[in-house]
Amino acid sequence: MIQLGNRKIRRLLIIGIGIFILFTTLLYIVAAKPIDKSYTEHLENGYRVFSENFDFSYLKNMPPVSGDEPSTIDEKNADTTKSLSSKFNGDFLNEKGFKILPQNVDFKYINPKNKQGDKEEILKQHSESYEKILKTEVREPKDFDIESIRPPAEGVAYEHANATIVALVRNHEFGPIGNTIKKLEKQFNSKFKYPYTLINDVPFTDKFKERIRRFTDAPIEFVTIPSNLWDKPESIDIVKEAKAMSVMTANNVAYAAMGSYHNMCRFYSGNLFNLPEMQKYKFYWRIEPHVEFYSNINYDVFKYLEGTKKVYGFTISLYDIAETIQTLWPETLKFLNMGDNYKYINPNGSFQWLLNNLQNPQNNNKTGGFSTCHFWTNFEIVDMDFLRSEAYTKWFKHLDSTGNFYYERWGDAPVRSMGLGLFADKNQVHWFRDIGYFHDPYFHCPSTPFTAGCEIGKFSKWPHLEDQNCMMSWIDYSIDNLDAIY
Ligand SMILES: Nc1nc2c(ncn2[C@@H]2O[C@H](COP(=O)(O)OP(=O)(O)O)[C@@H](O)[C@H]2O)c(=O)[nH]1
Ligand SMILES: *[C@@H]1O[C@H](CO)[C@@H](O)[C@H](O)[C@H]1NC(C)=O
Ligand SMILES: *[C@@H]1O[C@H](CO)[C@@H](O)[C@H](O)[C@H]1NC(C)=O
Ligand SMILES: *[C@@H]1O[C@H](CO)[C@@H](O)[C@H](O)[C@H]1NC(C)=O
Ligand SMILES: [Mg+2]
Repeated sequence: MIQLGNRKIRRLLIIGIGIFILFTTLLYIVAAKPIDKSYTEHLENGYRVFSENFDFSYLKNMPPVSGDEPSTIDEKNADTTKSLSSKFNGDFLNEKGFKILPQNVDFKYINPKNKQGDKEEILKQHSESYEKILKTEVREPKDFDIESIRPPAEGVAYEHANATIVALVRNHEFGPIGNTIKKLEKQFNSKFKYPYTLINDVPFTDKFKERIRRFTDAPIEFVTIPSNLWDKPESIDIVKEAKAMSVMTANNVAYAAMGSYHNMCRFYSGNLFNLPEMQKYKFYWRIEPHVEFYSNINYDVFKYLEGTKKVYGFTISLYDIAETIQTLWPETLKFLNMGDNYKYINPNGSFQWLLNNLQNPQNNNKTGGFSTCHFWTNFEIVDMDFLRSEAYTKWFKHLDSTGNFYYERWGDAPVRSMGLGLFADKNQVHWFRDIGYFHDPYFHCPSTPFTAGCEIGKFSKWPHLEDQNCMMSWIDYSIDNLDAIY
């Protein structure tokens, strides 16, 4: 009996301790919950929280991309969503994965090269192909008579293309932009003497102007942006903006809370080419502080684009931070499905490039289908008449009306690239494969007899950024014949 009693007591004791442990654990969890909750919300479920902070009601008529959860879409519209969803997955798209009809525009990634494997395998394939291509020696473009656009002989007057070299800069950046100009002069512009247009949201100081003039003997125009083309529009709800900024900051989105950066992206997206001082030009080449040019360029790049009827030239193509452009593609689809806007789409656009989802499929998930692949606009040579076209202008106005240059952090690079992917023929967009370039942390380093100072085929300064390279997608889907150009 005593034995039994002892056992009973022991059992009770064990149960008691068990209950105590359970209770304290529960207490701990409850007490720790506020920290835990904000931690998971901000770090682990950052994206979900981010989405919830936005009013997605304007997406209600948008077909979700297959595999996308309709959770961000209004309950009320669940039925519309479902029918559009099944339609979207149906066979109404043509064999190239798109449909361009009045108020009935859609695109779908169809994996045209039938690539297989998970994202790691895809990245490996892409990196190998990229390296092989970059290590193949090329010279100048073959699709134009380059001899006809060589620099003029010393002392001979040159008939310029209608073009300028442009940079938006701040007064304190005279050193770094001066360095960039010095390098571009060495590789290109000392031979051609294209005028520079330096642009600022506040007047340039005399010190800035005087310092810059030391770097080039080409003409320089100093421009102050009128406030209506730079400032945040009055229609922006600053409470909503502040909230969005803090959510993005908590999600580690670079520059999210920097108001001037949002202005800069909006300005480059839609207003640069509408400055009075830019009206007199057709082409610009954009430069930035802190960049490198590794190749000696011995032909007129502006005349090359003009002569081949191309509207855009780039060197680097990469993925973007999906959190900054969650509604860019849905808003664009909304625009294309309004009125007769479908007519602006170029059936030879780079749709598969816009939608590819093999190497970084998590991006497509966060953006309603957009790959986030874009041209890195810190280097771009552009026919502004494309940007001034009715298509691009109306589309930009729609984008701007959403306020999402401020409520998100839409970059000028994805905006520009999406516009090109939709409204330009893919053959009108040129990869300047022969121009070696660096903007921290990415390189474009081709094998050419004119290139020196970079490691051929290297893409990124840091190995963990290798997967940000999107060039193979452009090569796969938007270059019909690589050998025809270089
Ligand atoms: N005048 C002016 N230029 C700016 C401002 N913000 C950015 N820029 C310029 O815009 C370009 C892009 O900015 P940058 O800081 O290089 O952005 P990142 O390349 O995305 O890191 C650079 O040429 C900057 O000098 C601004 O508030 N005022
Ligand atoms: C340069 O291009 C702009 C924009 O297309 C045009 O308005 C202007 O007349 C052109 N200038 C010359 C000299 O052709
Ligand atoms: C699309 O490209 C094809 C082949 O290059 C061309 O024949 C056709 O005219 C282009 N269509 C448009 C609308 O530019
Ligand atoms: C995309 O979202 C779907 C549905 O939420 C999910 O099943 C899939 O795993 C996601 N893919 C990636 C790569 O995040
Ligand atoms: Mg920069």
